[in-house]
Amino acid sequence: MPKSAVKEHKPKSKPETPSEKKPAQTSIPHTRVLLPQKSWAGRHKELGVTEERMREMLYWMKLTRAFDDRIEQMHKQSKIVGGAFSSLGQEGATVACAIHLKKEDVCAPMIRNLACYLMKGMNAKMLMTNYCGRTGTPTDGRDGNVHVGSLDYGLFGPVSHLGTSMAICAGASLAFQMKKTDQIGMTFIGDGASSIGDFHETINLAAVWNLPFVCFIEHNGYAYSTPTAKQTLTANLADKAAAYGLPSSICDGNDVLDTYEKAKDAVDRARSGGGPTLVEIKTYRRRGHAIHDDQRYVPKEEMELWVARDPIKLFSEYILEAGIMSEKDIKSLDAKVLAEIDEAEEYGLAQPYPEGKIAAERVFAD
Ligand SMILES: Cc1ncc(C[n+]2csc(CCOP(=O)(O)OP(=O)(O)O)c2C)c(N)n1
Ligand SMILES: [Mg+2]
Repeated sequence: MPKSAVKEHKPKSKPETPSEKKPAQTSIPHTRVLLPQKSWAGRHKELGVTEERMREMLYWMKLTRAFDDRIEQMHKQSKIVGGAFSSLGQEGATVACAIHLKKEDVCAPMIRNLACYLMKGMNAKMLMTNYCGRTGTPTDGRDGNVHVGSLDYGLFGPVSHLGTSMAICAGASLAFQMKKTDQIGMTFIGDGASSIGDFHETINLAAVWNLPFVCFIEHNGYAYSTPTAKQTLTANLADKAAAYGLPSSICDGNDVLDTYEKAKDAVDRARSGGGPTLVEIKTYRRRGHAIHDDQRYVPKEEMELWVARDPIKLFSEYILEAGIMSEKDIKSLDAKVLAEIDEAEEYGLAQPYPEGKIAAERVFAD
């Protein structure tokens, strides 16, 4: 049996009842793989997800969104300058992947994986300080957004040259393999970047060397203003795995539990010596490439569809229906998250700017 197993996306869902509405079709072809909006209460139990873990995931999603909202506001107030990137609509998927990471693992997030930073311990205060371009962060004011990383947290900062972070993360996975630890490398790459040479070279070698490595392709419909269909004819980006003989899967990135399940399979495989997996996350980029991009090229009805499938909204509804949290619990979680972001903003803006003389230090090597 060849190792390659690109499976059709057959969610282990209960049969759809007539009352469950199918999502409408839009120009983004992957709309058709999405799961029904309604999930049956009890699904988390089938997947072995504890109620505590469900609450934890909701907290990270809400913290990510609140951080993003605040950054947008602060940009309008000129409290931060330069670029700002948003994870809006993709928080659920990132949280459902990163929840499987251990402290010792490494992660190479991209600009829409803010949750990875928070979950790996680079807290809201430090990230806010970095966004404010102040000292006291791993970049010490050299960066003004999320191009920040630190091995103290097992985080590689996103390299602007698309595909490069992925290769670095595979290199760390090779080190883990050589040291015979059970650590893994996890990386994220966009639909656009999955057409870059580094992506192909990295998954090829990761497969040949059977590395403890997981690569998530976030298929969010656009790379800058280019819809996916205008830069690749591969409808399911997971199919790219077949060319290199590694297993792959597809998940509905707006369905937290579906992503959780596929991510867990991939992480378990990597950790137990089974080698790398390519997981395609079907989702949608709800903001422009960066804060300057007003998305005038996006059809209104397409956006409306994905707003209705907001991952936090769907997950919160599930949590309420399953009795994991009450409305009151969710309100107090919102208040807690807001207080954390208020504190982070205040802290970040109070930190000093770097002195000019450090500008050339640590740029290449000391
Ligand atoms: C090698 C390379 N080519 C082009 C760019 C310019 N660029 C930066 S982000 C981006 C779009 C990325 O789109 P995608 O990979 O789909 O990620 P998304 O922004 O949707 O998360 C492009 C073309 C780059 N940084 N590196
Ligand atoms: Mg994209």
